[in-house]
Amino acid sequence: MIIVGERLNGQFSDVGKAIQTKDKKVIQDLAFEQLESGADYLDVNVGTAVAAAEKAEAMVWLVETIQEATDAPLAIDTPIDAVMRAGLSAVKNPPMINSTNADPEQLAAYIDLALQYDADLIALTMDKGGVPNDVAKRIELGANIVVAAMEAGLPFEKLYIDLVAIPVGAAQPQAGIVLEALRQMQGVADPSPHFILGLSNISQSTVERSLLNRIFLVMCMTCGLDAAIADPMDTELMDAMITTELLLNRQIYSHSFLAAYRSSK
Ligand code: THG
Repeated sequence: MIIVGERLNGQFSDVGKAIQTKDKKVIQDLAFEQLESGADYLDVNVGTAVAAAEKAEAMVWLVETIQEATDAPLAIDTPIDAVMRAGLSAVKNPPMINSTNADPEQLAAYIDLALQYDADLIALTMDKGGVPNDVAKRIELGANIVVAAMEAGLPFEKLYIDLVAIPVGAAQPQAGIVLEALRQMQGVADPSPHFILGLSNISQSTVERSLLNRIFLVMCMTCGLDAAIADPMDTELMDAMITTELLLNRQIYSHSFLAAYRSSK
């Protein structure tokens, strides 16, 4: 599993405050803690911590602050073109671009950016009409994404399709729809693109968040999910992820499989 640590997001009050007060230590500590816990990439999202006009500058500050502490690859997370370009201009190592939707114009522009920066690209199966309510429309948009990547020459290994998780408390049938879409997307291309989700979306505005996140992660992994934007500091979540990798025969069994996985990182 590829884990993109979700915590460097201005949506979280500690990070939002750190962005406003330019407190580097809060940001750098969260970067280290997530990497220590098994994150492969660090998601970087300014959220709503600053006004729209200051988001590009805040993104550059965040990227530079993280890179003073670590060379780990970043996932630049913003729907705003200018903020994305500002973030990309500051990155040292090939990043993830998080994300484009499946509208042909935005998709083409972001595939070009990915090629230009040697970046991985996350593409969401949503368009101007929003997030589809059914499996068929998600698959249709997923197929459009695959075709656009192929035509532009973006290798499938660099493509992450996001079938879009929705809070279970807001739209309960959507969890099962995401699972079915994941199943049906398997084998869409060879080599396969990656499949990623913003895992914590599923539990927004619920109690028992960690429980919901980890059960949904296991369900999604059995349907072909191989990447997640998630909280690596949630030890029970990571234990569930590692155990699922083992049972899916993606890790060699040993009595100390949790420790073995962690030390292999
Ligand atoms: N797909 C892709 N990128 C994404 C998402 C996605 N990026 C953003 C988001 N979704 C994934 N990251 C988060 C980060 C935080 C939360 C959920 C998903 C979250 N935040 C708390 C909340 O809303 O309750 C903030 C409050 C707090 O705890 O301080 O849950 O789907 N490609």
